[in-house]
Amino acid sequence: MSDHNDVHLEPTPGERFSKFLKRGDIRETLAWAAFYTAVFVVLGAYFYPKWMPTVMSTDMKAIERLMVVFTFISAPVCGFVMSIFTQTLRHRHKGDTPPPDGPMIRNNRLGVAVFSGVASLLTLTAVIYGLIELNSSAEAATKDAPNALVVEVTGNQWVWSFNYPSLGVESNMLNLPIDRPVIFRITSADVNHSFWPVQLGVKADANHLATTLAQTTPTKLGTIDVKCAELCGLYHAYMETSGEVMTVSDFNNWVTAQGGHSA
Ligand SMILES: [Cu+2]
Repeated sequence: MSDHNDVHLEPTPGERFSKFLKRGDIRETLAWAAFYTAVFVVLGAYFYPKWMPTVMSTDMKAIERLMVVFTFISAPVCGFVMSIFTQTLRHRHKGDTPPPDGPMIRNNRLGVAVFSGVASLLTLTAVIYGLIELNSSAEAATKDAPNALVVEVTGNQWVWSFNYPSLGVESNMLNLPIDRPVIFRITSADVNHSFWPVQLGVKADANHLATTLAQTTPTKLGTIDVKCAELCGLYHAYMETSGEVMTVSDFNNWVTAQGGHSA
């Protein structure tokens, strides 16, 4: 005689998943993951902007926002990896005997689906957000700004020089007036360099026989560090200069002192 009520039913994926979540070691792992995620979110929101170079232009502001958003997006992934790492250390086998078989994590389809789904969604968000930012900064680089100051930037093993055609000034210092859009026309006299005025959030190719355009608006007074971001030979690491974002009257005084004429 057979009784249908006795037939052993395979648990559904949902049942297996909720049983999986009730396991003490899994709960512990999730708690660690939540803890690390919170730590990374706080780092991203509060400390990261403090550690970045000073924000001195519209572009640098966008870059800072991008870094913070990317930190948020990667926080859960990094938190989960750190959690597994912590649990592995905490529950490591001690002694000379071979370790006993632990409970299995594999073969949990719903668990794998949730993890892959969440990770894919986070990655996609980062890709889409990054592409939107990239596109808007590329558009801004070629936008017409009626009042813009044009600065011709030339990389030359291993110095930077700046020509202000509308002012009749040439300099090795990158001085700029505040709150006025600046268009960089960037080229190289020899090999490939990369023009990087750090606090302005601009990094653009300086290639021989080509002109790269970049545009930004300085929004804060202070020192600009100018570096080369493309390995360009023996003294690449020393190919740096500086400059200043100045008030309009200070800038005009500097232009006059350089023998230029005010625009
Ligand atoms: Cu270089």
